[in-house]
Amino acid sequence: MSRLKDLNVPVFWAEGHPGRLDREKWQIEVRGLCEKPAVFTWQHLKEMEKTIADARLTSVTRFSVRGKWGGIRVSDILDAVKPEPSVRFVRFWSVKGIYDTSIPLDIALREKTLLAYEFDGKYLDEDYGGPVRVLCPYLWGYKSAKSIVAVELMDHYISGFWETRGYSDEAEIEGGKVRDMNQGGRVRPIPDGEVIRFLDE
Ligand SMILES: Nc1nc2c(c(=O)[nH]1)N[C@H]1C(S)=C(S)[C@@H](COP(=O)(O)O)O[C@H]1N2
Ligand SMILES: [Mo]
Repeated sequence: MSRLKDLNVPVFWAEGHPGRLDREKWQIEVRGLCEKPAVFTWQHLKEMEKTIADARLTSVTRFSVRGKWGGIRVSDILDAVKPEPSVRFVRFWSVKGIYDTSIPLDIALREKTLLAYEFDGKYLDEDYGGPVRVLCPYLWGYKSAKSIVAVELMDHYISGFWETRGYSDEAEIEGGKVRDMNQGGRVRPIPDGEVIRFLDE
């Protein structure tokens, strides 16, 4: 069992669970406004520098889980493809091509925004967005698209799966009470999802 499962972290697959996904054959296409569009294979991602971010994934449905997320910084991916100066937003696509979401470039470039493949030292399984998902602890969890297959660099914003169904485009985390999954789902206040404190560390 995975640590996330042990902690009873809810599994959200609004578009339907994708079933088994082949980690060794995983590929992420990075396209859009850049000089060197590229396909990153699982092997390539594993060769890149691994960043470990101690961070919370916090859902607008008010659960939150903290752990050590391991993966590649989105900023490292973007360095490799050389974005055009006009890029303002980064869009992520999940496997199946139904779920997508976009975030502003400056948030994508922050140090804890990852293409994550690990949580607390173990590979993510399909329930939690493996082989590779977005982890963007600065915004509500619906920006952290799971099992991603494409990253698109854009000069404009497009509302994604949940944003077109009523969730805010900004997804700014509000302080307040959440179910802290690290404490058995105990309801307690977590200021701004602890994002601000983590940023100051
Ligand atoms: N493809 C996909 N990604 C997704 C979702 C989803 O339904 N499908 N749910 C989002 C929401 S609302 C949250 S809070 C987190 C939840 O992550 P978890 O299912 O690993 O707990 O994933 C986000 N990424
Ligand atoms: Mo969510």
